[in-house]
Amino acid sequence: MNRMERLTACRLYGIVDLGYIPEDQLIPVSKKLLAGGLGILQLRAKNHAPEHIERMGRQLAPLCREYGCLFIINDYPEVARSIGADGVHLGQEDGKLEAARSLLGPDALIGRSTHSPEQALGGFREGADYIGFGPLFPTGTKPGRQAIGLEHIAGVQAQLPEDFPVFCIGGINKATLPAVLDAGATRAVIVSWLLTHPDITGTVEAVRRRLGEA
Ligand code: TZP
Ligand code: MG
Repeated sequence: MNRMERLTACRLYGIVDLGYIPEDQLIPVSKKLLAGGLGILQLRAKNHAPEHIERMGRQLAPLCREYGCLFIINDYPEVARSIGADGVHLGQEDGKLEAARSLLGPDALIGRSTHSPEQALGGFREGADYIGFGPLFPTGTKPGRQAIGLEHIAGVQAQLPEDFPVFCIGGINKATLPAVLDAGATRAVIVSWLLTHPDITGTVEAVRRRLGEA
């Protein structure tokens, strides 16, 4: 499968966020996520310099490859390029996607965070390969960002091509997942629930099954 096919096949997207795990846990925690069959792993480190993220990314990239998982760098297209990651994820304030596309080329995966139905459509139109849509619920992983609830999920997916990946994000956990699925979500990004769970691998497997992936 090429990158695009692997992206389309992926239902559960995980993030190793250095706000939740200390750096010495990056590799062991990533291994536990990958052992559960995660399709995409993102490295997110909001308080680290790009050079530092690059060093961590160089360790993670071969591990993801070994497990057949796509590897995405948050925020820094240059880092994604220099370590040969599968792509980059950019928020609304992270600049135009065109610049990242010309740096990374047509085969790289470029994701965009979106926080409303209008932004979701905008992300597709500006050439994102997938979007994150949320936060659905208030979440400590993205403090200060208004929660958008569940009401728009089905409509957003309906206004986009059927195979265009919309990853719902923000506050998805054991308690909220049933309502997220009932609202029509088919793909999810989950951060703190997975990173803080005593059985990371088992939870990845269980959520993938709930999303119809495994
Ligand atoms: N963007 C929107 S919500 C969010 C990001 C990065 C954080 C999601 O984390 P969690 O812990 O799964 O709520
Ligand atoms: Mg960003």
